[in-house]
Amino acid sequence: PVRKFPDPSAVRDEMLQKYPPKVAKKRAKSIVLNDPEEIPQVQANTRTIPGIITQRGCSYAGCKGVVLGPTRDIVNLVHGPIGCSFYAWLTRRNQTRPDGPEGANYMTYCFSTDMQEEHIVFGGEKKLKQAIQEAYDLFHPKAIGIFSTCPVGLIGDDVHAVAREMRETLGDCNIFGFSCEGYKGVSQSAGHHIANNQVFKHVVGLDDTDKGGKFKINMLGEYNIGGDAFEIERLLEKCGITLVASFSGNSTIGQFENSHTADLNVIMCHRSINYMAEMMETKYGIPWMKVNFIGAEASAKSLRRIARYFEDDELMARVEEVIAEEMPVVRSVVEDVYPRTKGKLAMLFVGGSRAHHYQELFGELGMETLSAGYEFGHRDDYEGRRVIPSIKIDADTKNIEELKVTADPERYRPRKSEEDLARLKEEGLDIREYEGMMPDMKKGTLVIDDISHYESEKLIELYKPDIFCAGIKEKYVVQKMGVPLKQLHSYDYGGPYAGFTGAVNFYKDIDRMVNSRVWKLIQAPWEEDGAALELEASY
Ligand code: CFN
Ligand code: HCA
Repeated sequence: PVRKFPDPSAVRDEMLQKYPPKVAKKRAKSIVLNDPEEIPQVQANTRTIPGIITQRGCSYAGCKGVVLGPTRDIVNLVHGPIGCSFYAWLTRRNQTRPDGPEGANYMTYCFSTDMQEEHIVFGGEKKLKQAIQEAYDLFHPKAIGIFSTCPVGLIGDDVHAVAREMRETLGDCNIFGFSCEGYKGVSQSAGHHIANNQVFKHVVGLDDTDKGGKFKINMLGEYNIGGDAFEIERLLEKCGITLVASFSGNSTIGQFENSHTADLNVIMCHRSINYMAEMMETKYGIPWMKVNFIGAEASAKSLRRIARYFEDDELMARVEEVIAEEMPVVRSVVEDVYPRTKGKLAMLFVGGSRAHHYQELFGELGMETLSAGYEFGHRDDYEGRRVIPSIKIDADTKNIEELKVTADPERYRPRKSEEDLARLKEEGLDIREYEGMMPDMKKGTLVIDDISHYESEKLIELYKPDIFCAGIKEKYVVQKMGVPLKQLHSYDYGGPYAGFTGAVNFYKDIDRMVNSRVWKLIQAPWEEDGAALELEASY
């Protein structure tokens, strides 16, 4: 039977109707009916209206947790009360190779200055110095990053001055601070920016050693959630592409220091790391392009794009061989699963890139995305435009330390000239081809930025999707309504979902979730006559 959908504009009206007029007016700008031909403007990256509960986190989460979190051998020291440290400790499923050759791994440790009231009153810099000394004495790390929590900014501790002083005192340890107080900016997004700036300023470019490799790339915006980076690394290696550095899944400080020796930056999650890519292009002449390893077709396309960029026949042939080797298993699983997943409905509300990327995988299963949105994406992520970031001060994020980056004539070696890039574009490879959520979604789908819990509940009530994708805070609320929730942040306990192997894992997990009869046993508050009873009768 063909399912009837409610009229999206009526759904939008109903969602807005509950709000006081001023709030409704503001929210209306963030809830838009998509049209891929004529992309409507969507309000994004603005302050969440006080009183509304949304999914967002803070700047500290974006800096400490997201960008620096997956680094193995940097001691990531939180300057703040213990709660901020504990709640940020190992909650993201960024994986490491436990027995890898990369040396020290501090990821499982929780480093904190454990600020007390006396530090709030009299200042915490002394305590911070002691903590750095203690971490140094215990571990002798190559680097220590200091992350400021809200009180640090409020009391005015100067983490950068402390970092400088301790760097000089200790001599052989790179120490740098991040002014990523939770209140900076409107979401995690500001924290990404701060992280990018400081890593670029204090780490990138310190090691000029040419470590060899014919096709050298950095993978930007891949954080190895559920082992995704391992799968991508496997594919790159199979193709003969050398990965110089990964920002920052399973990464080391040594990789970051050497990353400017790569020929090309490929970006998975543009939202969190575009600043780094732009700065590396300006200073070192390394071009960047977007790739997407979420989805089998997308993975194949991305490998081809990389090979095409290098204009090497052997590499292009090897990539085709790899794709041909990887695809059969993907096809056989799709063939099995497709009849059970085709036509099912998905909704995705996640972060700043996955709500878009994962639509590929659902598409491969014949599933439709009815509604989607980011927590903290910017308009360019929605609309599919390139915006040269930073280097001006954003109205919402005034406090962010801005970095002026200029081309370095000593080291500047444009990896490809503008003419070569223009020629490649003519030949079909536009490395600036820029994707966004809205051009890829159907007309009439609802795009909702920074969705509130109320709006999520309304969507579920009115559309009854077969699967809802979000995070841990939403998971059990949604499942109590009888709708399975797939966490696209942590993959629940699954993954990897990237690349070809990942696609297969995803197809199987989604098949199990959308076809499990257990959901019918749960009655949402608005369901009067029991779906539960129907199921019982079918036993
Ligand atoms: S791994 Fe990334 S892919 S970095 Fe970003 S925007 Fe978060 S932690 Mo959660 S899962 Fe999510 Fe993205 Fe980029 Fe992760 S969609 S919200 S800040 N994100
Ligand atoms: C963060 C991290 C997070 C949270 C996930 C969730 C992650 O935003 O601070 O809400 O389930 O991926 O771990 O996005």
